[in-house]
Amino acid sequence: MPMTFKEREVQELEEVALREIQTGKSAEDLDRLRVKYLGRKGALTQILRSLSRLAPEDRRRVGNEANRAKESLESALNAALTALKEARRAAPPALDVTLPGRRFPLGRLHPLTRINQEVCDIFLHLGFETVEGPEVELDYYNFEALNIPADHPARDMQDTFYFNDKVLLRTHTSPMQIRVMEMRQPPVRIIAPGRVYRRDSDLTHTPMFHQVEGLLVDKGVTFADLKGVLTAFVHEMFGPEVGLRFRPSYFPFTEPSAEVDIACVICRGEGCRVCKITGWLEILGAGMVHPAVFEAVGYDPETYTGFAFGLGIERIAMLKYGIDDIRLFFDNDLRFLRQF
Ligand code: 2U9
Repeated sequence: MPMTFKEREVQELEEVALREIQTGKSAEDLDRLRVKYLGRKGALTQILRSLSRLAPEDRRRVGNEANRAKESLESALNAALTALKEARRAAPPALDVTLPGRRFPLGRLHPLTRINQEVCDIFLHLGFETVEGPEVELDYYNFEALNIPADHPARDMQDTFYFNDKVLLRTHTSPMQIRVMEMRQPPVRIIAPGRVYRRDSDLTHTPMFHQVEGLLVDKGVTFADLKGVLTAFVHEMFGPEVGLRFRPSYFPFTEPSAEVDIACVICRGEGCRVCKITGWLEILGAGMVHPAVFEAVGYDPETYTGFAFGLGIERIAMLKYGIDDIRLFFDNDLRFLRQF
């Protein structure tokens, strides 16, 4: 009996499916083909479902043919899957040693951390010891013992963060030097790095910033020692060629007092925007420790003399890197931080 149209349709479907199974390259390919032909809405499944609509004499013949095709596709799929697994076991994927390596994301030090370390290292090599202490301080250590009078503007609520009339956020790291002098007898040779707080906020001031302050006390210490140590520091920090000058100034805790300027690192003294045409940049405050400070800690000002200095880390970093907005240090913008 000649083949019906429906029987031929089943055979053609089987031929196409077998060819596709042979070209399948992965388990996913074979899975997709199983769904395409044998799945719930698969092509062969549709034919088997439609048998009831055929004339009874065709139904058996087409049914037999479709079931045979179904078994043939199932065994072809299983054979192809086994062959794939065998092939993979025999030849595992090659390791391509020519591929570029993966880059590990590297962190780096914050510019303020770097400058702080650089400053501390220089003084460490000059024989100074680092001391650290509380940021929440007593008015006594922050002002009183440092000869800062009750009516001094720094003591105003406008300038200092107070918790109450005795407790505040330190406005400089000097309280640490008082604490050390209370505990030890001279010679004292220390630096105090750390965070300090002032009610101030603009292009060059933030309410929190970083200082390094130094103190050296012994018998026979003079202003020449102060000049020698700070000159050595400036030459280490900014280069041996850079010019500097000591300009008379005033601080309640030092007498005499001076401010240290360096020749502008941007224009080398010619005059520019950064140095405001003066050719000089102020980088340090310093002076001989006031006798009243020694009295407060129980040192005899007739026996001992000493010098002290202070610098702002943000200011040094801004000058060194030519940055004109202090807030860039605190924005955590990686495009800025990656440059250092
Ligand atoms: C003791 C005695 C004296 C520390 C000093 C300065 C001068 C100074 C400023 C620099 C920039 C503060 O961060 S800044 O705004 N500091 O000018 N600091 S002398 O004098 C002391 C410290 C402790 C017991």
